[in-house]
Amino acid sequence: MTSALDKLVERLHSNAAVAVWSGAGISAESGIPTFRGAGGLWKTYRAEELATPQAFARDPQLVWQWYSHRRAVVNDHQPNAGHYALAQLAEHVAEMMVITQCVDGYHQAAGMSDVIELHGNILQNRCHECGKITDDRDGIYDDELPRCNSCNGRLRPNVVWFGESLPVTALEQGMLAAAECSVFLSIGASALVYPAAYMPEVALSRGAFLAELNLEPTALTPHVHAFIEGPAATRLPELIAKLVDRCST
Ligand code: BJW
Ligand code: ZN
Repeated sequence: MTSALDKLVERLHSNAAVAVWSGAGISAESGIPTFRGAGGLWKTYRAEELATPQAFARDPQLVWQWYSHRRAVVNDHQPNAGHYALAQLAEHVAEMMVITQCVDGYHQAAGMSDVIELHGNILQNRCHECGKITDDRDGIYDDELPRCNSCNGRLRPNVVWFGESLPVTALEQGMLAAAECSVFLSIGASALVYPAAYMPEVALSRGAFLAELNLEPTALTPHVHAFIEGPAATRLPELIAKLVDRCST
């Protein structure tokens, strides 16, 4: 019987247009906690107290302490073999776009250039007043809160909180990539958070081959053509090895 991985490899021919849609699970083996499930951030922290605009208005210091800690965790870890395998995959197909819900920047750090960040980037700040976005990888704000160097407005982490709109361009580009791809690959995403979770639905409705790689089944699994079970940092390098093997025979 053909395995799910083999079915996906068959679809990844040289003229495939691939959309990779990644969630927190892609970075789990780098040491970055996921949000849901065992060990997930929402088991220990309440999203309403930390990841909403209301939380920031109520207690910006608490919110900044949490994001400062998470920024430091991202700085202390690196992309894993799964991120690097995806960067390699881009070289074997006609087009590839990574649409990520992750905020850690690890896809880019692993060498991917076409990356759409749906939920922002934790290593950046955004001005609450003028909207200016600045890189601030090392900014840790446990006591004094940061201010914008253009307008002196309050700075916040450049991430998307519950109840907030996603960056318009990222959302449009993500939807377009989902609508136009021939293969849509979901990796390490629970597929519970919208509007990001519309993307696999769009791809499916436009006739794409839908594959999912996850430790366990998700809300998306009943709709996919191939479910690849297991950890991303192991299964993605396996995928590349099979692709390279096929190309050389
Ligand atoms: C592995 C693995 C390994 C582990 N290998 N796999 C329509 C229907 C219902 C609700 C809504 C809707 N539209 C909007 C909503 C409300 C809300 C929403 O979706 N709520 C649902 C939770 C019910 N959405 C919003 O509020 C969004 N905004 C919006 O809609 O604006 C319009 C609007 C404006 C004004 C008023 C009303 C509406 C914004 C959503 C923002 C999400 N933000 C966060 C935090 C980002 C910043 C930060 O980092 O702090 O984004 S929440 C969190 O969830 C984060 C993630 O990107 C996102 C998705 O999580 P993800 O990545 O899937 O991670 P997990 O942990 O859920 O799953 C990990 C998976 O990996 C699991 O499946 C594991 O099994 C797997 N795994 N290890 C492979 N080694
Ligand atoms: Zn400003």
